[in-house]
Amino acid sequence: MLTPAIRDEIARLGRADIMVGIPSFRNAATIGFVVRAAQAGLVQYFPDLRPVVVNSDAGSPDGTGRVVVETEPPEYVERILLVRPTNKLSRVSLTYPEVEGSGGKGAALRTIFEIAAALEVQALVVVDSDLRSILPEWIELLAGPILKGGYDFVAPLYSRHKHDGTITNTVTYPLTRALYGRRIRQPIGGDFGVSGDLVKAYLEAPGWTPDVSKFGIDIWMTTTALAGGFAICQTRLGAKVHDPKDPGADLGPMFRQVVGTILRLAVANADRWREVRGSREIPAYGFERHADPPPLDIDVVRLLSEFHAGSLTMPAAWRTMLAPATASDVEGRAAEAGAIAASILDREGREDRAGEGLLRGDARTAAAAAFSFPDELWTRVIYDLIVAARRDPEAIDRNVAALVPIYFGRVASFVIENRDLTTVRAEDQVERQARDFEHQKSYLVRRWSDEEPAPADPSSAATPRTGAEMPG
Ligand SMILES: Nc1nc2c(ncn2[C@@H]2O[C@H](COP(=O)(O)OP(=O)(O)OP(=O)(O)O)[C@@H](O)[C@H]2O)c(=O)[nH]1
Ligand SMILES: [Mg+2]
Repeated sequence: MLTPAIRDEIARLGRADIMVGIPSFRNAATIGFVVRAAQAGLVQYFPDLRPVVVNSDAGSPDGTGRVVVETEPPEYVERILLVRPTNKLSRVSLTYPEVEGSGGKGAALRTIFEIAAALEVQALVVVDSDLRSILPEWIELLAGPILKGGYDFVAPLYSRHKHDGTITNTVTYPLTRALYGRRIRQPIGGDFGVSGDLVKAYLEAPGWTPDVSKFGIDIWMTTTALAGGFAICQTRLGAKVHDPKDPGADLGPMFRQVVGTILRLAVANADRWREVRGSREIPAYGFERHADPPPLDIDVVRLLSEFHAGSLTMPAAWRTMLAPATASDVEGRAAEAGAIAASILDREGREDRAGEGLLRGDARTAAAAAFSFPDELWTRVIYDLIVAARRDPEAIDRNVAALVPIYFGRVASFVIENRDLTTVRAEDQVERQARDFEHQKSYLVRRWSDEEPAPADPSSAATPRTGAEMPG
């Protein structure tokens, strides 16, 4: 699985106690800062351990790997911290091989796991290469719970802007919480601590799909740790500042990979979640942080238009993957979204001709205030998708693609509802959605049981219950 170059590198490194792994793809502009923070953190907080920093790169043409090995020399750490590193600071950059023909962040991490296992590290810290807000202390915050507290998996806790982390807020947080009963606020945060034992378990775990080789990796890691009964905690990192993304413009493929993975995992782990009701907190490590993350602008009109367009191009898929009552509710909301978006664009067109320019950002959001996509409906959409994923695993990719415009509708509603709220207050809406996932779990369990044993002929599947009978 490993390339000869990577095997040589492992032989050269020998053993290490603590490793920082950094996946990258065209991050030359930002990765140097991340590497320097990692090195300073390793020296400052773990002076007695043998450290290594490994960058697993996609073969970026922008020189990302060169930046990693050429960023400030080790004396730099000595100069800024006024301590002499006890152990040599090894820093390497490698091009990772694809996993069964698929490359991406997950394939990069697979190579990082292989190296960590070969070096027999006690703790592996994984951080993203586009981070602006990483500090040396993050290394302690992510590895400390493993080395001092005996934890196996450390998930990040950050303050993120209310518009950042939309896949987390709408799907991975509420669904992971409702299924497995643990409140991991950032299950796909991208910055993690993993014990040596869990690294080995990852290398042996089943269910490594092409999506896991891409952005499915984060939810796969979190869910595999949960389902395997590993000791999990969270750690307070402060603000996550990284290359920003607008969900309508940038996040489509990532959404499909993350949600495809979470659905496959939900089907595979049904025995782990069927009996779980409610949820409990998991411990948080580190001193409290109050940080103001930078704002992120979201174009609501674009989201509403895409939601509406989805209802025109994929009504058949929606009707196959959703229970009938859910599908008709969603289609009704999509029609509203289309009407509201059209009236805003129409008004902007008129004002533009009158020389007053287009509405932007907040003004567009305010103009769309009549639109809403309620929590209860979104919960049922996701639960219907889990049932559909079990009924027809072959259709998961198609279903998740058809879910993207519905997700845009839900995100638009969320942005509209939160438009006058601070990031702290917007958190209440995320919690409300998460509670609804718990509340309606009986809907999922009932639909899941109704379909048992899975019928050979899909047309004879039990009729799904209608929304009117549902709680909440
Ligand atoms: N090796 C490799 N790394 C990738 C690839 N795509 C993304 N990454 C890395 O994965 C990390 C996260 O990617 P981003 O594009 O920043 O994704 P994000 O939206 O910030 O994801 P979150 O921070 O988890 O919300 C970064 O370190 C990227 O460099 C890829 O194709 N190959
Ligand atoms: Mg990022």
